[in-house]
Amino acid sequence: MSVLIKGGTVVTADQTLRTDILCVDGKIQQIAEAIDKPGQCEEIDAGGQYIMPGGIDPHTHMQLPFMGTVASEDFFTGTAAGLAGGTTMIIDFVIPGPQQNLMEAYHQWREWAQKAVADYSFHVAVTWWDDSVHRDMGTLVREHGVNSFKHFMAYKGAIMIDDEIMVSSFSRALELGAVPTVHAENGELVFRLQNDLFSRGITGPEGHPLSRPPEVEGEAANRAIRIAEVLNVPVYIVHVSARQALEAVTRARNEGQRVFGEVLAGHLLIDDSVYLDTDWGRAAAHVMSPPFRPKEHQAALWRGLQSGNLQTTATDHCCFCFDQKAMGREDFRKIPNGTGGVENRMEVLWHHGVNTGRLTMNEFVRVTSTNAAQIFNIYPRKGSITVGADADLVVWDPEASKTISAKTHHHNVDFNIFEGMTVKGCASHTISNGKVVYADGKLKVEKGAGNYVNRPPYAPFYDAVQKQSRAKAPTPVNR
Ligand code: DUC
Ligand code: ZN
Ligand code: ZN
Repeated sequence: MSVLIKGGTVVTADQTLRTDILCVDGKIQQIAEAIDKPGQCEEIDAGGQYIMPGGIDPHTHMQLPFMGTVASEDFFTGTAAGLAGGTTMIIDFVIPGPQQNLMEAYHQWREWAQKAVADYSFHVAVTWWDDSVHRDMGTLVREHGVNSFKHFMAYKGAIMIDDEIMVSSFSRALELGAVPTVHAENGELVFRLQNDLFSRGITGPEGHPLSRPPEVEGEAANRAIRIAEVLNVPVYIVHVSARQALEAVTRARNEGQRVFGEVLAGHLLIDDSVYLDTDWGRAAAHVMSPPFRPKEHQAALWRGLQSGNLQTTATDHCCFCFDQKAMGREDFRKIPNGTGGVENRMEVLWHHGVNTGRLTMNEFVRVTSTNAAQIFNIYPRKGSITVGADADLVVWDPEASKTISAKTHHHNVDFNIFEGMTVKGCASHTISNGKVVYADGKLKVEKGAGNYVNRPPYAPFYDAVQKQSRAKAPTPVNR
């Protein structure tokens, strides 16, 4: 099976070039100025359009069992929605319950993901600690292509871990050449603030951002980063939403520490006024953690993305329908946390990033795919347009426009946080593993066509870190 994309302009992280692309058997086979169409080949006329690496969303939660319910978007509908927006790969999360065996959880998630229509991979969360967790982290890295572990500093009484577990897990990740990732919110403070607010009669969604102020995120991000500094392990902070957390990331990077920061499309574009909506359902639909912030944080996050202190963009796609959100009708602490966006990330970032001049097209590619591929060690297979890479591509029409709505989106949820937003520039065609899976507004996906993507550990980086720590050890003095 082959696909020829003709007449377009290729945009990658480092160049913009008028060239054709031939994909054969799932891989990019040829990149040249004028490629003749072989027999039995589907042709896409990309005249006036850009061809970019398919997006990688490094942070999604399909069908996550969470807060007493299960996210409404499963691996089939979620990966299909991603394809409709030009995202060809997701990195989702295996989240074992407290005391649940890591391997058991990992196999459970692998089974759920069998129906994915686009490629996927998994970060695995460390939510508790004993010798079996230490052992299973090794098995996951060496035998199952996992090179990142997630740590929740919030959600007390559920998946939150303390510093002791974080230190054990970060140290183990370093030994294995894996990268620790962190949901940075001080869960003790959140718990205290939630209960204080509730006992003062604040029961609605407006209590949600009040219980998780920016300082709570800043403290946790800084703590995780400083723990990583002492252990000499890289660290990746997911969904940086507050200026204070960005400052912690930036400070550490300026000191030469290997710290990565991710920002969500939603946090760049939506502010905390949504929690004051007089319609309870609409306010509750925005309940996610960390919450949407006052506008000044959005400006800081854009600067973080532009300066390179934030390297990746994601969605934290975790959908709950109105009837699920209603579990917290009388108590904001019980509203399932999560919002969607996997279909819309690329188009809202193009519109508000590239069209406004905040990002160049090449920077857009970096923050939507290439940087994630490099950080999570799947480059150049993903996030590049090179011969031999996976044929995961998006043909992007910069003149097309659409208005985002829950009535027309492909997400399996009855709300869209970008409802009513008109964007200019969107995917006209998406190619996944060499097949045209989205064209002219229509999905042509096949259940189970997505592959699990193994991500090898960072051996060279790990070796370098080891050398550096040996170099740092003080020389004993003879007295
Ligand atoms: N935040 C959410 O809003 N939902 C899922 C998990 C998370 O950290
Ligand atoms: Zn999180
Ligand atoms: Zn998340």
